[in-house]
Amino acid sequence: MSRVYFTTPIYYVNAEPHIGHLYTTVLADTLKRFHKLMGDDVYFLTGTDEHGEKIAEVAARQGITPQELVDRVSGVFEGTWKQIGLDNDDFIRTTSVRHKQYVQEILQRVKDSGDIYFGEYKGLYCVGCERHMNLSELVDGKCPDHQVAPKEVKEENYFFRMGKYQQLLVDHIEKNPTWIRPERFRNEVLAFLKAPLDDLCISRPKTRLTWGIDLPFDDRFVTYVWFDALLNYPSALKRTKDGRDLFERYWPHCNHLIAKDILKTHAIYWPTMLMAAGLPLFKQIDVHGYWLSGETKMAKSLGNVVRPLAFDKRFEKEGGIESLRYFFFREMKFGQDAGFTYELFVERYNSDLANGLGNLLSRVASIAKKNLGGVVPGRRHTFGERESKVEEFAREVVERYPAYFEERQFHTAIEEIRKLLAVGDGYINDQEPWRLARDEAKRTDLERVLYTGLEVVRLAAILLSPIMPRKCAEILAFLGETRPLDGSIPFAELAAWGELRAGHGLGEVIPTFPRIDEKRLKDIAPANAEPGEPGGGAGSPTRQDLKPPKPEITIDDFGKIDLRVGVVRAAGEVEGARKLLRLEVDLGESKPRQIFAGIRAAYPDPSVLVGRRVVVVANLKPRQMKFGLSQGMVLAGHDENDTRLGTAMFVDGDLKPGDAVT
Ligand code: ME8
Repeated sequence: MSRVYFTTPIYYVNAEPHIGHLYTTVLADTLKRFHKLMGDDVYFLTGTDEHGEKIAEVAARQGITPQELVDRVSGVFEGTWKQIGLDNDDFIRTTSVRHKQYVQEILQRVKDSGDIYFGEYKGLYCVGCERHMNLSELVDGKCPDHQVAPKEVKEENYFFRMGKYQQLLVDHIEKNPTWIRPERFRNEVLAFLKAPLDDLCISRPKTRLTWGIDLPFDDRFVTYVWFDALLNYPSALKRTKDGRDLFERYWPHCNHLIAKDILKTHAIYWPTMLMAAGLPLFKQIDVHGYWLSGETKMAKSLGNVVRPLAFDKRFEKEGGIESLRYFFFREMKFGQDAGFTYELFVERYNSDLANGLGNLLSRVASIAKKNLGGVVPGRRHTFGERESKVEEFAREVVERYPAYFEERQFHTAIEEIRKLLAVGDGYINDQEPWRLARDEAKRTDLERVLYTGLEVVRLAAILLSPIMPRKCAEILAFLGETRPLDGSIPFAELAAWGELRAGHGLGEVIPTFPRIDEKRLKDIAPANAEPGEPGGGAGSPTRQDLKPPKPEITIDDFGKIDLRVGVVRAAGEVEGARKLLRLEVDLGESKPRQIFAGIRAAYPDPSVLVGRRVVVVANLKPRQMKFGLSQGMVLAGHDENDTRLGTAMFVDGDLKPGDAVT
């Protein structure tokens, strides 16, 4: 039995989870389920990263305290994972006492060993990344991930002697070729380490930022958020479970799962911190690529995200997140970027789940229902050459399957399972059980064929169970396979050919994966699209539903409307108003105007609007509403019934608050 400790990044709580966060968390969940299936001892941690400038800034913009913000959003993350049924063993918050104490303990230890010193920092800082940047990392003067120019900072701070550990780190990477996977990320880190490694600034003066963990040796400073956050991985293990010390048990088996955005912090800052603290290094980092929306990374700061729970609801009948989990592993080659669109999701769902797995199951089960009274037949001894071929193919797939998971070749594992299903399907087509059913003398043949078909489905469901745990459990229960998938029965036994239990009564045959009508995509996706979400916005070229144009006006009529550029300074929900957002919009006047806009449905996370330039009707007579005075109107798009989501218009270019729009 081997042991593994999987971690996801702990997510920033400046905005709510989207399917990028879901992917890494589902990855950990899937790997945990896979290892349990293999009989291994496995532990899975996720959580939230709650300190730092970014969080403090968002809280200030929303007019709430950082604590209020982090409590709310951390709750959304934890609640989302729970609702989806993820099997994490712990959820760490960096504002928890257990974590803070650990961070202070390590800081003191590193300080005592002489690896922390006081000095001055001067350079560039990207708040989005929460790290200092070199000029060479910028593209057109901006951080490539956040599209924002980093700010210049100069201040006295504490530094960690990171540079001291450079050679040790290079040696470790060279000696352990699979420590960072896939290889191209290992090469990237080694290339970065060719240049001298600077020391790391690990504090922030409280005169500028108070939202952080106090340095134990100087309370005029708080800890830099990455020095705090990375320590979550061991801090969460500083407890016992069933009387056993979790740190001792799991730390040496730690396997970090991250996307490439945080490779540098995990592959450089983190191991050098561990070395300085005298702690063993983690065992492995697996790095995945980005989920893209169009050409760009799906990111909360770019406002082009898909929300897990909204997705789950939208495709509830079709398995919701379970089907998305399948799509994740089918579509993303580990380490490379992959695109998410609803069209692609529906295409893969229909071809693989509705037509593939779902169809084979319902086809075979329906014939068994109709002709065998719904009882799983048992005719192993009559297996012929055709069945042996199917059996042999299945055995090979089962044999290769664990290695694909170990190597993170999920898409290949899925490809193999699809092949197995195709072999099963081809076998059924060739054997034509519906024809056999017409001839009483062929009853044994019919039983043999149906048994084989159902056995293929059982095996596919076992192999897919780490990826779609709930749906596969449903399929397996339907087939009478109720043995636990938690390692208590050896995998080799569960996945051996011929383990399908004869005599089980099949329940009612209902489609496990009903087909999604593509027309529904047209109706649903654009209507509920979030800003920038794939499928959103674009209208069809020949619309029949356009309103008739309003009567013509003269340019003088139009000139009466004072349109101005406004910058959204704050955006929040309005209690008791389902459709409204309360915006504070800067028009270059002495103070921002309060405007209530009916665009809430389009912005489930209103903070994405903050900092964006919108068009405001500045001379609209102020309107006293139940919630307060609305001083203008933000232009937004909506359909004739106001049922579609409105999207505020944004202004590009170098315009300032108050500039005219004509
Ligand atoms: O970086 N595609 O938090 P974060 C794939 N708090 N994965 C994505 C993704 C996308 N489009 N968007 C987000 C932080 N992710 C730090 C981590 S760890 C000690 C501190 C996932 O909220 C992916 O796992 O910005 C990525 O690494 C992580 O979310 C970044 O989350």
